[in-house]
Amino acid sequence: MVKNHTQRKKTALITGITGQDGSYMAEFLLNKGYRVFGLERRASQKSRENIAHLMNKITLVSGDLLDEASLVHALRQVKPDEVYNLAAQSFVGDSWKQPVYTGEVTGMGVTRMLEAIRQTDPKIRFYQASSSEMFGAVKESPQNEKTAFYPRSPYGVAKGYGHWITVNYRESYGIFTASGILFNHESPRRGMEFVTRKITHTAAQIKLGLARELRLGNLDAQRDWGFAGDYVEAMWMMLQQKEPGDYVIGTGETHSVKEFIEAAFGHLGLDWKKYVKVDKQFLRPADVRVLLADARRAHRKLGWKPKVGFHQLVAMMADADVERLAAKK
Ligand code: NDP
Ligand code: GDR
Repeated sequence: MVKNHTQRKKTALITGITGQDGSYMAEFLLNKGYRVFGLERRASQKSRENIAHLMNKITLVSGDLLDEASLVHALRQVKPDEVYNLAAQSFVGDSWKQPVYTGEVTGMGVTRMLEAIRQTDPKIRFYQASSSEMFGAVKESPQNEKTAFYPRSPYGVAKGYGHWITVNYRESYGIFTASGILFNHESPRRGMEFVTRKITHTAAQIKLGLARELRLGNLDAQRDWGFAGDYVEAMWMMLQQKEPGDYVIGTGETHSVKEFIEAAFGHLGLDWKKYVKVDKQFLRPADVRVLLADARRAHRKLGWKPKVGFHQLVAMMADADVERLAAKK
């Protein structure tokens, strides 16, 4: 069990707890003996599928990154030692359709949380979910903590703001803030709109006779894909250091969307060429061509390394989708 200087259990507040990373983070912290609280925004329909199995172990508090008063209220109620800011409008594709909203939630939302921390308890340690999308049209390859940013989407621009305001509150007020520059990470809990899950879910549907084709955009884009369960450990490690800092987290391997398709369909015994069609509606106004992490600083300073490899990840996601769909049949 984790103790702090007062010998009590540590308390964490996770924003974005209903999302992919939030649910893995909650599991991870519960295993470490934390009291876990999650910020949940108001919605007529709750999206609790990812945390359904944790509902009797965590406490949800109401709040929204758009509403600073709600964040102050949540911090006063929870009194956390650590805040993991995982909430965001996280879908790059939609950020062109909702650029101002994305800026408000994904960018300004970080300032709202940092201000709330500064006003309520500046001793709270803060983790910001930054993104490899900030590297965008990459200035060098692979990308490390010193690589210049060149974001290619309103989402990437908003994350750049979130990253720098996190650095700024550290330097301005001495708050312990860490920015994790995470490359793409996936899992069976990944949202359906992201390319990996769209591929494994549709491949599983095709396998079970529930779909006939898969329509995608840019098949040549390359990403450094890891497993979300591995990456939440890195987030936690960043907040346990003596000194705050920023870290790149990724596998150091890059694969194209086409390779992901081949692996997923191949795993299910399907020939992808019979089913996959390129559809212009999924092409982006500006895309990020290739991302590749240089996570040596995290290896050295945190002792972090990913455990799940590319093919294991693809198989895990495809198998989970087949299992879920078969159970509903
Ligand atoms: P998800 O899209 O799965 O989860 C996003 C979460 O944010 C959901 O819980 C959502 O709640 C919540 N949320 C959205 N808007 C608000 C708001 N206004 N106020 C409060 N909560 C809100 O994202 P991931 O789990 O994949 O990613 C976690 C974080 O890491 C995000 O910030 C993302 O941008 C970032 N990131 C992700 C990477 C990845 O590959 N997964 C890589 C790098 C960074 P609801 O359920 O109500 O919609
Ligand atoms: P990304 O993930 O934009 O990298 O952001 P996404 O899975 O959406 O796209 C990856 C690449 O696949 C191409 N692509 C498609 N993408 C989607 N969603 N749908 C399609 O049909 C499709 N066809 C091709 C895209 O053009 C792109 O090149 C994710 C999010 O989790 C962010 O929140 C996070 O910050 C980054 O990863 C790192």
